[in-house]
Amino acid sequence: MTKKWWHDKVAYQIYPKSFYDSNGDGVGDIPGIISKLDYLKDLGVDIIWISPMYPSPFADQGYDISDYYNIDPAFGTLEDMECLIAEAKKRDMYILMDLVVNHCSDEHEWFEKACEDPEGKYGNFFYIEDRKEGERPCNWRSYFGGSVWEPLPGHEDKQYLHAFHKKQPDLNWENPEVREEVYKNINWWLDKGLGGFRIDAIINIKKKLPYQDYPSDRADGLSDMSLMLADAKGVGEFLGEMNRRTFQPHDSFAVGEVFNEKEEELPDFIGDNGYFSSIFDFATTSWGKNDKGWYANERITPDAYKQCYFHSQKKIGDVGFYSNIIENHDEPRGVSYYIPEGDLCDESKKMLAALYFFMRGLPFIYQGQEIGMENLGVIPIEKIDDISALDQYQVCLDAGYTKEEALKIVSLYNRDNARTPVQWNDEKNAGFTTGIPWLMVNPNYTQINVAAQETDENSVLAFYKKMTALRKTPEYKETFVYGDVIPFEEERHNLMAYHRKADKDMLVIGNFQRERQSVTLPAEVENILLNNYPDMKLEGKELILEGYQAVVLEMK
Ligand code: TEU
Repeated sequence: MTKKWWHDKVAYQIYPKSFYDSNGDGVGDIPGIISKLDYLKDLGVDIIWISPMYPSPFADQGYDISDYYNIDPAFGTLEDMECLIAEAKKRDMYILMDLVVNHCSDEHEWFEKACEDPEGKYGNFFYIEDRKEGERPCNWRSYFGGSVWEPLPGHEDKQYLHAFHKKQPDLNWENPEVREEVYKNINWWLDKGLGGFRIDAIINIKKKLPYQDYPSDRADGLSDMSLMLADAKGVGEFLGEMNRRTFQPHDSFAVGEVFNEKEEELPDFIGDNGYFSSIFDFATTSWGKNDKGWYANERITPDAYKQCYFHSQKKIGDVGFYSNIIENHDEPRGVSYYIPEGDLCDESKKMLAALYFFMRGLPFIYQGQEIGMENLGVIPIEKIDDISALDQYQVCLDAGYTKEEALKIVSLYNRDNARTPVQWNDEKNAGFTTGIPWLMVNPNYTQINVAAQETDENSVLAFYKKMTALRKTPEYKETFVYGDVIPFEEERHNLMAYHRKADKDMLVIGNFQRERQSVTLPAEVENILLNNYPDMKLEGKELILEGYQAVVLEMK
């Protein structure tokens, strides 16, 4: 594997609406991000991925872009963005934007022109088909509910395809003109000094054509998109071309949002000359959800969690690097989801952090994760903003759940959980804004906030800083970045442990339960590199771990 500039980096995701508001309009903005760059540097962050900030009607929180060459006024101006890139550079940090090119907004001029003249140039930028009442080209279900087909505005005899919301028409990647427009835009941003992109929903760009139905899994008669995607061949041609025309010549970092990747595809995706630098490992977040959706409502156990990671690591070997996460803007807060109910505390939060952070790959920290921000919990359905949660609420009701049960399920996965404003301090609105926040602040901000944790050497935040510093320690770096992952005591219930082995042998161990547990270590301990408890009980090779204790040990 060829070494790349980004291999040893720590990444951080900003959800800009909720990060920091500098002008009191209730929405986070670019000057707000700039004012927190030193905070992020101090945390040990090198790469910052920012969710979309382009002009948008915000039907899907900016994942519906109406102009790829500008910044939405809610976030600032293009000059602000250039200033952010420059300020980051001064601190040896890299900015990634979100590349959302499976679809654009129905308010993008391409779609508006397609509606004016579906037979013209821009009609071919989208998937537009003739429409007879009651007929549709195929039975695919949109990710946000209902058919992917929608009547074309102004043309009752035509329909267009949208994999996500109807305000997110899919771009026709089969059309070379569309691809050229995308590459031109990517290069325009990269030439401004951007470090790269996180690439949204990219596997959806290849459709199975001609259209065909797939078996339905629900009463609506529609089929899950995953069936079509598994059947659609040739996405690699588009991805390879995109890479050669954009990321590769700029030596930029590109991380793909790819689901259900197969082992044999990994070299093409993230090998030395892969389409992407890295892809996210979604094994834990997807667990149990793939076929049944949110309403399956099965919570992952610590043992299953561990198996997901080990399975991913075996699959990837040393082909490339996964990007590792415990949460993002589409998922519940990791601590609220992976730690069994009732066991949420600083120790368990730190344990969860250590276990994923030292796994081979690029660690991504999602805003607020570093202080242990939690889910909102159950809130009234009227207060939910997330379109996906509102759709899934209906799916739960259709599946026979009562309103109360449906709300409980939706509250666990509601994408608003991770989208509430960052809790900076214990003042009004958690110090996020002097105005009215666009989305409610989690009421626990008086206990959980950055200011309080910055002065507490035992805080979750302090632990994250120790983790980033440890990963970057010159003598350990090679092992933490490139070392093999070798599971230890893999079959042991509620214990997740693995070696990272290169020139040194590190052992990362987490006791994933509230009860004590003892393990016999495979060798003597040279150094205790990290511990979420003040002490470690070790007698010879017998290690007694307290509830949720996590340690990183250098072995002899
Ligand atoms: O998500 C893509 C995706 O595949 C979704 O299934 C996502 O997991 C789902 O919305 C969760 O309910 C990306 C973005 O991350 C998401 O925020 C956007 O809504 C979506 O693309 C459309 O752009």
